[in-house]
Amino acid sequence: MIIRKLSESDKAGRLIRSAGWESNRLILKNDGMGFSFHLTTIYAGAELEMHYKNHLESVYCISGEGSIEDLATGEIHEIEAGTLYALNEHDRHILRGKTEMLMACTFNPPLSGEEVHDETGAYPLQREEAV
Ligand code: 9YT
Repeated sequence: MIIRKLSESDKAGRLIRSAGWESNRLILKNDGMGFSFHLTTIYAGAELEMHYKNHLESVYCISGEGSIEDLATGEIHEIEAGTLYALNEHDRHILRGKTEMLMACTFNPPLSGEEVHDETGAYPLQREEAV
């Protein structure tokens, strides 16, 4: 059994900070669960264009308000506490934080932990997955 505490995330090297967001990566590839699990804060005013070509992701908003724009259709969906979005088609999107948002995120395949977005808004795959 794995037990992790958010309060120990920073000290344990699980807190990753990047432009517009920070993320506690609580479960990662080397935990052997088949997915990764993150608690991510999107900062107020952040505008993040992303395209997870190599991953499926679902995101549940715990608190805050914002929106997600589907870049394939131009549709904009409001996000508030209790909203989930799942990028089941590797959807290209822009996530906007109107206020600070706390999100619970899962990735399949799991992240290994060091990823930050590349220039295309994706996370690169680990070598053994990139076949
Ligand atoms: C909301 C969202 O896209 N989160 C992605 C996960 C987070 N940025 C991370 O841990 O890399």
